[in-house]
Amino acid sequence: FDHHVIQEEDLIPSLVALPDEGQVQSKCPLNLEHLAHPGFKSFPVEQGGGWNPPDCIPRFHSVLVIPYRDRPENLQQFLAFMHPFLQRQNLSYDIFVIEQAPGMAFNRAKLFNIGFREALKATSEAYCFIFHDVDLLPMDRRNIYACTRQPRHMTSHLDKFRYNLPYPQLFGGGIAILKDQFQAVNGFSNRFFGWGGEDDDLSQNRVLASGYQICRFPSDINRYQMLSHRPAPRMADNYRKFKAAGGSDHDGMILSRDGLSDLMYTVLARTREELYTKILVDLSTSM
Ligand code: BGN
Repeated sequence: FDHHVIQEEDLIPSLVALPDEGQVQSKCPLNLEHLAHPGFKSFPVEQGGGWNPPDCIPRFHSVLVIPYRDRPENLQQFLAFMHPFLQRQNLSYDIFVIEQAPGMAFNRAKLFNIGFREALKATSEAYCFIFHDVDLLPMDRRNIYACTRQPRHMTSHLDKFRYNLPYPQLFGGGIAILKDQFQAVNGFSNRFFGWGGEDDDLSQNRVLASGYQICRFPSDINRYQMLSHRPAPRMADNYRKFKAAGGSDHDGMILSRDGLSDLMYTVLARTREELYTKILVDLSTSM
């Protein structure tokens, strides 16, 4: 992993920008001084949670996809924090919260796949996806929420793990990946109900196996605070199930090619909330 790490001076050039359409209006500034500007004030967002810089051409557009169930305080905190954070970076962005209706174990990965599909239906300009948990807040303004040329693991240094990376292949929490790359790996597997494993499957069995590399920004930039919440019940813990079946740590556990290609779900509601677009989904349809 180490030699794929991007140096700080390469931070902004390493990002994949929107195509330059030769506009006369000037491109939005994005540099380290701009990010540190103390006088920044946030802007109101459009109903549905989208935003565009009002007086310059954005260099980047990002779609944030947040899988969700049953954590209203975290969602509130996340949105209150993230809108000003993203605006300061002069990104154009959309926020989709994909809520799983009650009845089955949480399926984080499948909710990401659904967010991908639904965002592409809603916004033609989506080319960069940020798949992100609702309980993680970036602590460094240089942590630009746009895509790099290679898929990026964003949330590597959490306060919960005392800012240490628990294992080098970790790909959980929040990632940035280009639309074409996510499509090429067939998205996440839809088969991970319950806690854990879906991120390891994405990195090992899909992203790396397809010949992509995984990058990270320098570790001080990737610091995150984890919001507190009642721990989810760990009964349906995939790691325990996997160990019980004789597997060893972090091996490729389920080699399946399922994903975007056989994604099935039912949308129960689409609502443009004040700070985000909510898509409530039922996952009981098979896969
Ligand atoms: C790992 C989990 C990841 C999780 C990290 C960090 C599994 C493997 C199941 C076979 N992997 O142990 O999903 O992101 O911990 O918490 O559970």
